[in-house]
Amino acid sequence: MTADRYDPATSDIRWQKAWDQAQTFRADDASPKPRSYVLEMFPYPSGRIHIGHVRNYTMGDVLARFKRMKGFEVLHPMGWDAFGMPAENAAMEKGVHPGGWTRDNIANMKAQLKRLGFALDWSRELATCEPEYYGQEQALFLDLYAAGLVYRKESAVNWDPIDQTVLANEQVIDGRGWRSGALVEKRKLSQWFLKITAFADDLLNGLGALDKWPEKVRVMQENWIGKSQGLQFRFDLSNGEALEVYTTRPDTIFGASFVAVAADHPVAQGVAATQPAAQNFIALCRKGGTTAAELETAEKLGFATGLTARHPFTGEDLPVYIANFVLMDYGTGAIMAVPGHDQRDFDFARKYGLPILRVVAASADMAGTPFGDEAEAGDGILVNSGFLDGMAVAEAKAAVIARSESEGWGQGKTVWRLRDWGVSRQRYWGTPIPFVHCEICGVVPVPKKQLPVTLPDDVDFSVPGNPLDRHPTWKHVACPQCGHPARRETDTLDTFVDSSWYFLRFASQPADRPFDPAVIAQWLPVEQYIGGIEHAILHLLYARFWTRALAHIGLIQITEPFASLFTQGMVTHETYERRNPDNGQPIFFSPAEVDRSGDGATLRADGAPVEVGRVIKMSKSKKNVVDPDEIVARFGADAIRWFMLSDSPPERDLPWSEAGIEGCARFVQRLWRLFAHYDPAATGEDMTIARKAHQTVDAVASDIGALGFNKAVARIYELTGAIEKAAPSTDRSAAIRSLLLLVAPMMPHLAEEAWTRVGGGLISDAAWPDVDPALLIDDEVTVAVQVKGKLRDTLIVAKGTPRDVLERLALASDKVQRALDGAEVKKVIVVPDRLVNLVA
Ligand code: ANZ
Ligand code: ZN
Repeated sequence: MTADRYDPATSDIRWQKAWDQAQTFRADDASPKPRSYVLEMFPYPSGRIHIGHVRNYTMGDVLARFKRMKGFEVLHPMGWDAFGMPAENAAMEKGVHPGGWTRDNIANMKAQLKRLGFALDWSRELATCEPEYYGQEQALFLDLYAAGLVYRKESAVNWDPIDQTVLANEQVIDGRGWRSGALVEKRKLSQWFLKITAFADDLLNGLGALDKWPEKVRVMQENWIGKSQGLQFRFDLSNGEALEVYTTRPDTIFGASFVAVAADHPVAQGVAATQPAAQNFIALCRKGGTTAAELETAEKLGFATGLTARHPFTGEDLPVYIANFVLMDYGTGAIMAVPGHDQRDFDFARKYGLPILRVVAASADMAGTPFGDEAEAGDGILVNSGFLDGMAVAEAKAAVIARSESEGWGQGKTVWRLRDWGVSRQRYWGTPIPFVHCEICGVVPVPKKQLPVTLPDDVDFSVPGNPLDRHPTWKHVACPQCGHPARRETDTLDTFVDSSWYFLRFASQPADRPFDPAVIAQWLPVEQYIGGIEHAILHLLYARFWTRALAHIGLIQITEPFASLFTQGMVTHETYERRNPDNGQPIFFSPAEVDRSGDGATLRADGAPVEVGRVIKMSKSKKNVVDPDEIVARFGADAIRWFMLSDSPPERDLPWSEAGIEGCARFVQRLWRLFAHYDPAATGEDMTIARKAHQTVDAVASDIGALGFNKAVARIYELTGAIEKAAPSTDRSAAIRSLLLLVAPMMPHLAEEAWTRVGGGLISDAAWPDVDPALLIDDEVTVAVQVKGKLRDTLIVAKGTPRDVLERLALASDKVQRALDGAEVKKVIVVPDRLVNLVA
C-alpha cells in the first residue's frame, strides 16, 4: 500500500476476479451456520442496467455482505425475468429473434452487475425463458390444475378485426390496435384462470402478520382484495321478473332513485330482444374498456329500458336503465343507484335528469341541505329514510339487512373485489401452457414426463397474430390420452406467473423437479426482500398466492414468502429542455450535454441557455439519466455504491448530482490515505478513539440491520474525521482496522485492497468487529435538531462532536427529512453540543 492514490479501475477488476475464483459468495446448502436469504427483485433484461437497479442492488448487497460478516450463511442470488412483450416488439421492429435478443441483453447486464462488485451467487443464476425454468413451472401448473386451482372460462379479450388477432392491453392505444389502427372489439375466448379467490380470506388475514412490511403496501393489498360486507336483495320488475342487486350501502336504500344493469345482464339481453335501440347501446358498451379503472373514468351512459322496479319499502316504481358503468362480473351485475351518495350514480343522474335525494346528513337538522357538485359518500346520520331516521350509518346498514332477511327479500353478503387471475396470453415469448385439446377427450394435461413443452425456435413475426398459433407444425400433436390427432394449447402464461415462484427456484434447483422441499425449508422465507413500490400489488400478491397454493398442495411448508419487505425510493435528476419553435413540443437534453457550471444551464453544443425543469425520476424519455457504466468508468464501483447509500434515507428519492459523486470519489481516496497509516506492529490504544470506534461499529450494525444506510454512512464519516484528527502520536491502528471492516460491505474493492496489509485472506470472509460493551458508554450530550426553528428530532452524540458531523447526522434523520419534505436547506446553524438549526 505504497501508492498515494487508490486506483479503482485496476483494483475493482482484481477483486471481482478474486471473488469469482474463490467462489466467495456461493451459498452452501449444507452449511451448519444460521441462514439469511437476501433478495432483490430480479430485473427484466431490457438491455442495460439503469441507476434504479444500482440503488436497489447496492442496498441488498450491503445487507448480504454484512450478514456474511455476522456469521450467516447468506443466499443472495440473481436472475432474469426474461419473458414478455419487449422481446417480441424487438423481433417485430428489428427482425431479431426474441430469444437471441433476450440472451444478448442478459449477457450485457450480467457484465454490468459484475462490474459493480455485487456479492451474488452466480451459480444459481436463472432465466425464466429457459426450458430448465419454465418446464418446472409447467409441472407446478399441472399440480395446481390437479388440485382444482386452475380452470378455463370464457372471458373478454381485445380483438383486432384487421390483424385478426388478440391484443394485449398495452397494444390497445386510444381504443385502436397499435399496428392496424383498427377500432378494437371485445371478443369472448376460453381462457385459463388461477383460482386466487379461493385464498382471498387467507391473503387478507395474512397481511396482519406481515409486521415487517410497509404499512402502505399492506393497505394497497387490502384494498385490492377488497372485502366488503353488504346486502343482496330483490326488486320486483314491472315485467313480472325479479332483479337481484348488490349494495355495500343498504343504509341508503331510501335514496335509491333508479336501478341499473350491466350491458351483458340477462335483463338487458331481454330488452334488446324486442328493442333494436337497446341492441345498439349494448354494442356501444362492448366497444369500451372493461376494467374497473376504465369504467370509472369513462363518460356515464345509459339506456332507459321502459321497465320499472318496485322499491321494497316505499313501493315506488324506479326506472330501470342499462348503464355502461355497471360491471357484469361484480356483485350481481345490477345495482340500486343512490345518486346523493355515490359519485357514479350522481354523474349519471345529473346527465339524465334523475332525482338526487339526501338520506345521510351531518346531523338530523341538515336533512334539507342541497348537494354541491359531488356525491357525499361520507358518514353521518340517516335522514328522509322512514324507520331509519336518526340512526348512524353502521346501525342503519344492520337494520336494513335484518329487515330484508326477516321479510325474505334480501340477505347479508360478503363480496370481494379480487377476481380470479386470468393467465392466458396469446403471445409467443412466454411459458407454453401444458395442455392439449382433443376432440374426443377434451382438454388433456400434458403428462409430466413429456415436459418441458418447449417453444419452437422457427417463428415468423412478419405477420400479425400469435406465432405459436400459425406455426405450421408446432401445435399439431397426438392426444396424450387417446393418441388421435389433437391441437396443442397455443396460449402462454402471463409473465407474472414466472415471478411468482422464482425465489423458491433460487433456493433449490434440481434438474428433475421444481425444487427440493427440504432445501426450501432451510432457506425460506426470504429474510429481506427489496424492490420498487410499483410491485406493491400484483407481483407481491401473486407471489403470496403461489406460496399459499403450493403449501395447500403440500409442496412447501411456509405460507408467506417474504418475511420483511422494503420498497426503495427512486433516483431523480433535474431535466433540461427547450421548446420546439414549430410545434411547442419539449426537446430534452441529457445531463452530459448540458453545462451547469455557471448560474444557469447552457447547451455545450451551442452555448445557448436551456431551461432547467423539475427534479424527477430518471427516465429515458426525459433524458435526465446518467449511465451507470460511465460513472463506474470514471469513479469506480465503490464511489457509485457509496453515493447510492449516502444522501437520502433509502425509502426516499435520491437526487443524483455530479458534485455528490465527486464527493464520494474523494472520500474513497481519503479512506485510502487513512488505511495507509495502519501499522500492524502498533500496540496500545488511544481510549478516546477506541471508544468512538466501538460505538460506531455498534451503531452501524444496527443501522444496516434496519436498512438505515444513510445513517451508517453519516457515522462512518464521523469516525473517519475523528481518526484523522487524533494526534499523530496516538495509536489509531485498532480504530482504522474497525473502520476498514465497517466500510467493507459498502466499498468492498477498496476494503479488499487495504485488507491485504491488515489481515489474511479476503475481507469479504472476515468477521464483523466485536464490540466491547464497556466502551459504549461515554460522555454523551443531547443535541436538539430544529427545522425552521421547530424542534424535530434530538441526537445523542459524543461530547465535542464536530460541526460538520452534527450537520450530517441532522440531515440523515428521518424526522428532519419529513419536516423538510423536499425543501432545499439554505443555511445550517450549529451550536456544538447543543443545537442544529436547519433553515429551509
Ligand atoms: C348503493 C350505494 C349507495 C352504493 C352508495 C354505493 C354508495 P365496492 O365498495 O367497490 O364493493 N356496485 C355493485 N355492483 C356493481 C357492479 N356490478 N358494477 C358497478 N357498480 C356496482 O362497491 C360496491 C358498490 O358499487 C355497491 O354499493 C353498488 O353501489 C356498486 F351511497 O349500492 B352501492
Ligand atoms: Zn384424446
